[in-house]
Amino acid sequence: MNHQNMDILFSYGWESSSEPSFAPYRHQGMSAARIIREGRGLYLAICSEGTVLLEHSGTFRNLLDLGVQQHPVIGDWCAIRMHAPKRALLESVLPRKNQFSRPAAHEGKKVQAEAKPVAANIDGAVIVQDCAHDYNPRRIERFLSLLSAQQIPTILVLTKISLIADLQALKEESSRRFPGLHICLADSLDGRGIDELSALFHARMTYMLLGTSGAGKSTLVNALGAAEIAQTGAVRSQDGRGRHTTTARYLHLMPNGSLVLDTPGIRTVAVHGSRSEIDGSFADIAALATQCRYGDCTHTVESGCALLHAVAEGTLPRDRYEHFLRLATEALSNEELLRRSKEKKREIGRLQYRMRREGSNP
Ligand SMILES: Nc1nc2c(ncn2[C@@H]2O[C@H](COP(=O)(O)OP(=O)(O)O)[C@@H](O)[C@H]2O)c(=O)[nH]1
Ligand SMILES: [Mg+2]
Repeated sequence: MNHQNMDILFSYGWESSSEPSFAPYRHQGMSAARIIREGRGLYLAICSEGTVLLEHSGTFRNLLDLGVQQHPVIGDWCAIRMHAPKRALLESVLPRKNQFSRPAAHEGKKVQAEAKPVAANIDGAVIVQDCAHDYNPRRIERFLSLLSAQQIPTILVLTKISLIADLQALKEESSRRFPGLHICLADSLDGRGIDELSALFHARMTYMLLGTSGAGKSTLVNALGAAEIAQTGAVRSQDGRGRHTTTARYLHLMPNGSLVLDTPGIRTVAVHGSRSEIDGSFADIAALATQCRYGDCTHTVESGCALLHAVAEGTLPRDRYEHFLRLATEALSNEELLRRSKEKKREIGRLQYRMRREGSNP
């Protein structure tokens, strides 16, 4: 691969540390590529040849069914083999630096949707929330829980501040609620806060936008991508829609060299499976809990419970304590449900693989 072509990969965040895991594929004549668009089962990737449409190779499909390979997600680095102009076969997903999973959804004891990885190789997360119509600290806490276990640095962007009467009150309330979290107050339409936010995004780093539908994520991408905004504006005035709905996931290369991942809204109905994530975002409560008299304290009825004591003393707000307890209980039941559903899925995958093999070798 020549140096000019490597430049494309580097601008999309390729790290030299990924070289060893790719080397075996390079020796077989494959190229490295990053998935930059994903929607309705189609994947677009960027490689040294430019943008290509990906299809699963036969081997890759077998490995998927056997559970040896993971389904590719946006942000993944892959080994691909060109097979026609602008088309390539996906042969392997390279090991991920990290991944973000959509939380599991469940109703009673039935898993409705298993936790599912939606994005990979992320350097930072941006929780986007519409502070004018939908300011919801509980939902922010849930997003923080999801992100803390992955140790993905996170900031909070409260959008649509032009529609807010008392900005000072919001500023005080949000920083009291989330001490230590970088909070950016912005408006994508009048441009306030956009430069401050843009300065937080570094070249070749990948930032994932997270928030419910309508929070203003796509509008924010446009505001940050000053070069693209005129074009988008023109398209909008032509079709008169003035509304942009994201149905796919995109990784955008911004004018400042950073990479911004726009996703459709994520509903955080249930928290992710793990208890450690919750302890991560409630670090103060987790620290307090180490002072409980019993190691397996449930923080509900025990005498000598440090949390109950703090609530009684007024040093721990009761609503925060109750929210912690609710998330922690959800997490415990999720862990067991997920384990069972994963095992079942693995069995089905093995069965599919066997059927295909027997079908081709009767
Ligand atoms: N006033 C104002 N409106 C905004 C802002 N950001 C987004 N909107 C509007 O909110 C709606 C939803 O925005 P969109 O970016 O599609 O949300 P997404 O679903 O999170 O991508 C659109 O009608 C936008 O014009 C903002 O900062 N200020
Ligand atoms: Mg959108």
